[in-house]
Amino acid sequence: MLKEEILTILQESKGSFVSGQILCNQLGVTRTAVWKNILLLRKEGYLIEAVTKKGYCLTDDSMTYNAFEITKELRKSGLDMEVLFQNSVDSTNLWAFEVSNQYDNVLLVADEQTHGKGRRGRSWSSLPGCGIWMSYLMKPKIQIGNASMITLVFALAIAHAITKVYERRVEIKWPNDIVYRGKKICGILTEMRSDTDGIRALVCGIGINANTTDFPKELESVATSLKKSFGVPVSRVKLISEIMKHFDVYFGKFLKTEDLSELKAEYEEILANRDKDVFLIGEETAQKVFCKGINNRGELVVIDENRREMQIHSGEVSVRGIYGYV
Ligand code: BTX
Repeated sequence: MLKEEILTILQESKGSFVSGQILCNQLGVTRTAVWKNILLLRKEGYLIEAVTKKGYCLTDDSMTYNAFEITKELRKSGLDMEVLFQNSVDSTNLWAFEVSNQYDNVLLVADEQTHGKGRRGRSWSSLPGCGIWMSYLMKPKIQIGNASMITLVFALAIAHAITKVYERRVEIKWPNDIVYRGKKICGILTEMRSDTDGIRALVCGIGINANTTDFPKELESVATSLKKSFGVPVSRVKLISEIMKHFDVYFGKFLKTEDLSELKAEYEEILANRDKDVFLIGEETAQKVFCKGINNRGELVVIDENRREMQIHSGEVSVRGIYGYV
């Protein structure tokens, strides 16, 4: 695509001017075509100066968010992954299922979700310009009953990617939240379509409050963002790449045994609920138990008031701390 070819040349000379004539000669197009594409690039957020007789200069692309930048960053990490991007969608999980006949593996990213989904019919606030709202569609050849563990594999990958980028410890609230000081930074929603032949499509939807500064009132007490927590704006492109790089490694370990035996220790190391009393919240019940950790299948291992050990599957209940969300 001409737009991307122009961008690549400008990025290679970032901070310096490239003459319009050089662009025309190199790409075999007219000045008008170059100018039209410069306007398109500016619309996408690239800061490009245009000065008569000097040409074009890309001054800043650090916060630009689109498929081209994400794909490029993933390639730098050695991941050759197809990426789809939209400025606004209802939900990247719904979008992923819509395209699931066309792709076996694809990462779908949106700048905004108008109907972001949480678990069990809850909603996920996904304002534009500030978060990572993405879904990874895959068709793993694994037993259907093992698929729910992939949520925990992703949680581990995201937590470690954040720690790598910020050098700060974040924790996992079992099974699907990343938290910092008891507030939620990230949620994961894994959904699956299957039939008698096995998994047709598995979609892991990831929502990360990256640069959010203001949350809707009802979320203020439970939610935080990376920027609010660590004071530094996030390059969403770099964080996505770091997450997928970590996921690639952890997913490889998961596939060897189709369980979490190789990842359990790392997961428990950052499990916020570990060695704590928690409430197991069912439809109409709340049972106080002591949380020991997880087992190799990613179930929560707890001890009830009669000292009986129980294994809790992630679909059954929600977990709440005794004194708050975690
Ligand atoms: P969950 O059911 O564990 O959490 C949903 C609850 O979290 C809501 O009821 C609300 O209290 C709170 N909440 C809503 N929005 C936010 C937010 N931005 N930050 C912190 N807390 C919030 C968690 O479900 C799974 C969320 C997955 C979201 C991703 S985004 C990409 C993909 N597409 C999609 O529609 N969902 C997933």
